[in-house]
Amino acid sequence: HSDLASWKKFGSSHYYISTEKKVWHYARMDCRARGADLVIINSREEQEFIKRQDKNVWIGLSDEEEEGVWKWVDGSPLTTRYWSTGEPNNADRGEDCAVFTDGSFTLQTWNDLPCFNGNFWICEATLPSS
Ligand code: 2F8
Ligand code: CA
Repeated sequence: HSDLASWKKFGSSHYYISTEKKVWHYARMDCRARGADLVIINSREEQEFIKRQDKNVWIGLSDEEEEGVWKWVDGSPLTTRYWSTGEPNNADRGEDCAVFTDGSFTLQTWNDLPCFNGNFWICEATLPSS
């Protein structure tokens, strides 16, 4: 399978880093079709791992359901918070999906963006525990 080259293992998950751009919901659908979902970041180590990918990517975080209430795609609330300074700001009152922005010196890299923006994305597949 040619896509296999794009999966990376880290901790107890596999991560698919896209090579094309999609709006947030289509990115999520792509992940689900791969037996995964958009990445959920719940540790500093995972945040650092994604930062090492050096790419602006959609993550599995949105406040579409209720403005200002950020939830991961599995329905869980935020535990770790790596928002960039001043974010989330719901700019133009229309930013409900979170993107991981590459290039900042700090670990605070998340920004909210309009969900209909096109971006790369990262899927996470949790390995079954044995
Ligand atoms: O200054 C941060 C701000 O930058 C942009 O708005 C001007 C981003 N929006 C887009 O790129 C569409 C905001 O999300 C961001 O908060
Ligand atoms: Ca923003």
